[in-house]
Amino acid sequence: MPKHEKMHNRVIRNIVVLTGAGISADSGIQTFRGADGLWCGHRVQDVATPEAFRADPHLVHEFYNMRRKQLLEPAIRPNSAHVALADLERNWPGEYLLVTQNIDDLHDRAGSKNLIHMHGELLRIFCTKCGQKSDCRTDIGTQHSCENCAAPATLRPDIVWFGEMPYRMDDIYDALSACDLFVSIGTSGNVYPAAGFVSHAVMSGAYAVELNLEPSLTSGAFHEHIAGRAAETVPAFVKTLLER
Ligand code: BV8
Repeated sequence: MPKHEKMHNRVIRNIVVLTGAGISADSGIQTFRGADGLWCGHRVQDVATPEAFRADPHLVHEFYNMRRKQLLEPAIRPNSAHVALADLERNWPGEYLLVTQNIDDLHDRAGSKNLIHMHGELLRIFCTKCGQKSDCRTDIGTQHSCENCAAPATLRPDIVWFGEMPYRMDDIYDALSACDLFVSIGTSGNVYPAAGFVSHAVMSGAYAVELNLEPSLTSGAFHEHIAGRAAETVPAFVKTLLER
């Protein structure tokens, strides 16, 4: 943990926030490395890969169809942490960027605008033949054809799998290089390149705060750690920021 300086000593203009599965846990969406770390009996790393999709497209489609169905259940709604971040964006006088590893749409529904889904979105698909992207709120499978090029069995979730390049990395690194405050919420620090963002931000001079249920694998890189459930810690943290 870098030397114990405090945030109130810092001038903060530009903020970058990174979120992971932990921010959606209070909305009822299971995290990846929770108690069992399994998704319907599958380890994410085993099904969230291009190789798994090539080997068994039906299994991978079913894996995401199940998660899409769950996300669209009426009980699954943004929680107070998602809402607090949207409030922060609306009321912050400086630059603000929210980068999420999550593929759910809870930040979007809470009102976040300057938002990058670096691992893609569960409610989007694309055609592997013509590249056409579209919204998707129903099951998809190899029986469906592309509405744009009519190719059969070419649709896949618009999700970044392991071994694939996350989206808008240049924009993210530009923002990390210019930020004064880097806030990480609800991520275990297992997955790269997201887990390396804190080091990039701190090396660029930012103050780094981690809000997580427990210390992550990258906790040592942060100036400050606020333990607890995001639904409680994030609204309180946003309140202190907006009172500065
Ligand atoms: C790439 C979409 C290169 C899929 C996801 C060896 C060493 C280092 C790296 C690697 C390596 N081998 C391979 C790699 C690279 C690999 C990687 O990092 N692997 C890991 C597993 C070791 N990374 C990649 O492959 C990435 N791509 O590197 O490309 C490249 C270069 C050139 C050209 C082409 C390619 C792509 C990674 C993206 C994978 N896709 N998601 C899907 O969702 O199905 S990752 C997946 O994990 C999700 O996005 C998830 O968000 C993400 C990270 O997990 P977390 O969000 O942190 O969730 P987790 O459950 O782990 O933690 C939750 C935390 O919340 C916990 O700490 C918990 O305590 C806390 N919590 C729980 N409840 C609460 C809470 N906190 C607050 N409140 C609560 N209520």
